[in-house]
Amino acid sequence: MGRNFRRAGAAVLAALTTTALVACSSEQAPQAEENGGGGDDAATETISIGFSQVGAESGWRAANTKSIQDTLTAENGFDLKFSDAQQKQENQIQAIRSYIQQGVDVIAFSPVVETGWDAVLEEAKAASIPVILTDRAVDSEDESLYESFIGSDFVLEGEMAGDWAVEQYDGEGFKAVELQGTTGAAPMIDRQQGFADAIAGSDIEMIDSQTGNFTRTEGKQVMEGFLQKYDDIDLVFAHNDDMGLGAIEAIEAAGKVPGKDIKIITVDAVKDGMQALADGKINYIVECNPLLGPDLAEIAKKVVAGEEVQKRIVVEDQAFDQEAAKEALPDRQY
Ligand code: GYE
Repeated sequence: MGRNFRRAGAAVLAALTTTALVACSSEQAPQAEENGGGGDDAATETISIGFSQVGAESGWRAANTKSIQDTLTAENGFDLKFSDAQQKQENQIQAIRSYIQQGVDVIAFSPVVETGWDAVLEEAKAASIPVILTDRAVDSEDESLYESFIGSDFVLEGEMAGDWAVEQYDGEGFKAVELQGTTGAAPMIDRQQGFADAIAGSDIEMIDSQTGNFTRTEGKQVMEGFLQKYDDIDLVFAHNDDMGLGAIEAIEAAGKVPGKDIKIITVDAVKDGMQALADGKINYIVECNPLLGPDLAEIAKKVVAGEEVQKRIVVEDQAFDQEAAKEALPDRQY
């Protein structure tokens, strides 16, 4: 009951805060080619924007990078400077400092972890360069350090995953393990919390939880360790598809059947994940929409034009079971 209320609350909040900016669902997919969401006041002057990406750790990240690069084009009025931080905070800080030095019009980035950004964000503020957060949040007391945060509600994603697990498996005494995303990253912290809240009060027990850093390789390694340590795992909650796909390999190598002997729930809904779901190897996927380019373009244009923007733009996500994945797969673009 309490969970449903929270979810309803989050949905209302999402509706209130997204208005015209609701990120495209997969069916509507990218408006990237159109005009980058620039609207009436399409800038006549090119906007230089420095974007510091987390890395290239997952299918989700690849789709996110493509959305940004396809949208922030010269045709759309942007001069994009793009850098890949290889999942290291120090690389992101260095990239942001170099964008400040170059005097770009806007800085955007997807913070690899939540904490430790205040100093560099203050440097951007002192240089009067607006900052837009995409995908992941920062944990900062001072909200004036950034203009807007565009991204999904990760707590809600974890809750949706946990609610489905409870609906399907409560009463069976399931033992679950968790493959966490990058330690200290917003989606890792929030998905873990959402899932834990949702299964509290059910008889699903979380017996172990370790980071697989959002990658397939590490997801596989961590799952191998779990399988050696426990012979009674019923359920895996992986914070993204890639780690779930790694877990599938480990489970098969251990002679068990993923999706049957050991159920798997993941987050993202990228093509490889959706294929595994349609094939019966994953049981449920909560979507996380990576197509943030159009919203970023729109917000960047507004910020440069001195217009007010929403502090928080919540991207809405859906979820898929095996049947829904079969239907959605042919049109899945990423
Ligand atoms: O779920 C994962 C990626 O920050 C929402 O990062 C993103 C997460 C996504 O590596 O696959």
